[in-house]
Amino acid sequence: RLVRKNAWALSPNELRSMMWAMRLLQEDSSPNGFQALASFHALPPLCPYPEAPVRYACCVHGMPTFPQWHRLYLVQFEDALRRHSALVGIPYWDSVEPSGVHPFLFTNKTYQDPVHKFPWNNPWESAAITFAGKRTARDFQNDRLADSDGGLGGWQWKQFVFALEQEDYCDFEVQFEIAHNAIHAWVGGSEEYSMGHLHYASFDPVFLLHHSSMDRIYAMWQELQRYRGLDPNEANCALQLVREPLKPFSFGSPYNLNPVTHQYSRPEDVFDYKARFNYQYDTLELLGMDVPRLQGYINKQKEKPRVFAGFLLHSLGTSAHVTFSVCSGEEYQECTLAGDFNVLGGSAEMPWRFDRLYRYEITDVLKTKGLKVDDMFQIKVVITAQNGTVLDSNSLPQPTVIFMPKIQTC
Ligand code: CUO
Repeated sequence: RLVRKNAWALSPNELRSMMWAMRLLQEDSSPNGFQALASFHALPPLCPYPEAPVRYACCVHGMPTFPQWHRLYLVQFEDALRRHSALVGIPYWDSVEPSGVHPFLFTNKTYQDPVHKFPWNNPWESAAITFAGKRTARDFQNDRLADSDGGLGGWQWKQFVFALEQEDYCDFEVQFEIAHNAIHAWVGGSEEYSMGHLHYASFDPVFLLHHSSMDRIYAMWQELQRYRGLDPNEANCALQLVREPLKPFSFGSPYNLNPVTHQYSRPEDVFDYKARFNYQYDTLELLGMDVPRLQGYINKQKEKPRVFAGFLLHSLGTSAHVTFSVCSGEEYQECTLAGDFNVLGGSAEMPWRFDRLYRYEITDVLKTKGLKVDDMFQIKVVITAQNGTVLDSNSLPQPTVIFMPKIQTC
């Protein structure tokens, strides 16, 4: 079985093979080459949805089949890299691990191949966006990625652990997807041709390392479900959707030349990744916690009463940063910043609307303000598009407040 390793853990030989494979893939202008595969995700748009002639970006966001679409997509790229002699699976960038330094694989400008006299440009550091006549750019939000709270206090840890806590597949999916959006925003920042924009994200090779990491968290959730005695391959909340083949994997030639992703383009065929796609991760641990320890940690969280702000999210036609404050006092003028999250989007995205709330914990903010859940307070939202335009805060429904009583776990 092919192993997907932490990007820090590649041997020199494995690293060299990834460098060559990505370089050759970018030089490959066939329907299996980098530009063609990058366009599967967004632009130029391939998907007639709901019907021609309007074409949308094929990537599935804001829907329960987001994890399966992106799992297939990684397999598509992984197989293409292997055809160009990659020795390992797509490494993952474990962004949850707080670190001021990002893996050499995708940040170094150059790569010195041991058998070459001169270094060459690192093909994982940027790539052409041929249809737009541009190159990818980055604007790392290093303070967010390094997460000054660090470790168990960090934004990503809290978000992903709450996603992993969910036992209903669709609850997991909403939390997981919105948490994943943040890393797009923190890599792309204000750059348009970047990870932060739906149309161009997949052209930056770091997309693959990020999504390998996200697929690993999905795999971790599946392991947790198994550990809880639940079916890791079940999505009862989306029975209809998991039977519908995902585009463009279902298209066949000339778009999809990969017989495996073509054969298994139905989301329900994608759950069992080891059997279908023959890869695995080196470890399924988050901040060093394996599945039983993660469940222990999750149980501790459940034993506290918690309060959440709930957001009913839908497409905005752009990427956006949402911040929100808890406001109390006279005319609700005493506001305290309570949290933030990101939406990933673009004008070519398929319209989407979650059927359930994205929840963000505000227990500590209420405590700091001396508020109880049934006291009078408001949640005020500011929505800023990726290009800096402040959108009408009514672009999203007014958040609701959710109280979750403590649950006795054993
Ligand atoms: Cu489609 Cu990360 O989700 O890009």
